[in-house]
Amino acid sequence: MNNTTTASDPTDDATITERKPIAAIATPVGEGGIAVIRVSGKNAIEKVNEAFRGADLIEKESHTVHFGKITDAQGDVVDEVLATLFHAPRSYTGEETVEISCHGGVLVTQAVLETILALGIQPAEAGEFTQRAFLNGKMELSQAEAVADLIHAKSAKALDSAHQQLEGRLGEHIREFRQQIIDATAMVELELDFVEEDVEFANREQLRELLAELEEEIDKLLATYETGRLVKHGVRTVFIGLPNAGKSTLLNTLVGKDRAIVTEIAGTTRDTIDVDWSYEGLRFILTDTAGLRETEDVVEAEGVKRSQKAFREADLAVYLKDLSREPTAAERKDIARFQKAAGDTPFVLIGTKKDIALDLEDERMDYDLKISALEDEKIAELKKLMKQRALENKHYDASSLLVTSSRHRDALQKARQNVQSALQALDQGMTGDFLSIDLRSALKDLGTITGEITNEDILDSIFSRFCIGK
Ligand SMILES: Nc1nc2c(ncn2[C@@H]2O[C@H](COP(=O)(O)OP(=O)(O)OP(=O)(O)O)[C@@H](O)[C@H]2O)c(=O)[nH]1
Ligand SMILES: [Mg+2]
Repeated sequence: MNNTTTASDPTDDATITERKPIAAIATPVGEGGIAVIRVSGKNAIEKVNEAFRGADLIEKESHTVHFGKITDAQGDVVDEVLATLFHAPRSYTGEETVEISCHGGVLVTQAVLETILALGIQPAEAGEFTQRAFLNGKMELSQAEAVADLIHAKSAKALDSAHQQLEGRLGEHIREFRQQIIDATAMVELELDFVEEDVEFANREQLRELLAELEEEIDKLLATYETGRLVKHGVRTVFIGLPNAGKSTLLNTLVGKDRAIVTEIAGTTRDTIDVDWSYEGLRFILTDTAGLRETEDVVEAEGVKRSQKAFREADLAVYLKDLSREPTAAERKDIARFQKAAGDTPFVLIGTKKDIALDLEDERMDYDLKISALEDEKIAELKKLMKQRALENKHYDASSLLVTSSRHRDALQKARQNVQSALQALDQGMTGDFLSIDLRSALKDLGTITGEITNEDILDSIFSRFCIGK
């Protein structure tokens, strides 16, 4: 267990370790009003002060801002800046930190960074500031991961969910679970100490109740993962149907842009096109596809293959049927086939071109909605329907906590398995030492979520998702 790092209690400031100072540009590359260079680590203020002409930064208090000039080794001015000081432990990383706000040009920002690095400060790796914040107990691991989610969030709901995690709500749940297991383990292990006397400290019925309750709670949290995944990554929505059904037109109407080529020629779309679209805070990735038909054309045939692949990977399938043409027997069969193939994936059947629809009542076609993209008819209803169907049977309530990370899901699944196996051991009347092994494993699984138990590999893979400077 050499590579096991134990993080401290997030509220405990006494365990700050100041590592070698690192620096990076914390703002995006490009031209802007200002850019910020963050410097964090042991003696960061003293180091920056060497290149700072203005107030003596060493003398200044924490959380104060000072105007001055960054000068290079020759004493030439590189830029006029503002330096914001944070003394340990009252900073993002918990370490002594200086944030240098300079002018926002690409070259000038780079020049200021180079000057700082020339003082013997190391360039920061991706996510290294947040990693230090975690290692210093400023946040738990699930909160650190939420910082990355926050930065990458592409819809209001994803942002919400990242905020909740950042507030530590997932961590709170996990700590409650762990406490329950710790209590159970303590009961069981106390019994082990007195094995000769043959006493049962752990009331087995009570223990069973506790574990069953725990299993249920873990299940509830696990059930939110599907929704969490949709919220975080978006609902992959595929438009399928015969050539000329109006798939590309609908996509353009929804996103309000001419993203896909539309012509009256059947077989216009050759390749799948993905477009990001957000509705009421929920992100959708809309996929326009090549119309489905048997074709000799090699390019079109490849397109049809891709349409089918997009269908298989979708979270929501929207089949479009042109109402201005009578459905053929083959088409009816096709629709039924797709509906069946969709399985658990929500499937909607939409009639298109309602404005020029044939006047025919066809009982056999069970449309969810009839629309006209050209006349903007029932488009608002379609949007609502898409959201509703995408989230049906999903635990979705704006305020509820969602598990969005596959790493967290895996850990929860493992913990559930161990709790189940403890329950089995109980049923089989196994002795406390067997129970204790399962309970301790479950404890360890849960600990990897908050970072109470972790190892270098997990940390590296988590923090490599961050940008440099965060
Ligand atoms: N009247 C009317 N015409 C429409 C409507 N939607 C699409 N069209 C027309 O139908 C034709 C085909 O539309 P597309 O959006 O290219 O159809 P598609 O399903 O993408 O076709 P492929 O790419 O060939 O598979 C175009 O001439 C559109 O202008 C509608 O709501 N009403
Ligand atoms: Mg098209």
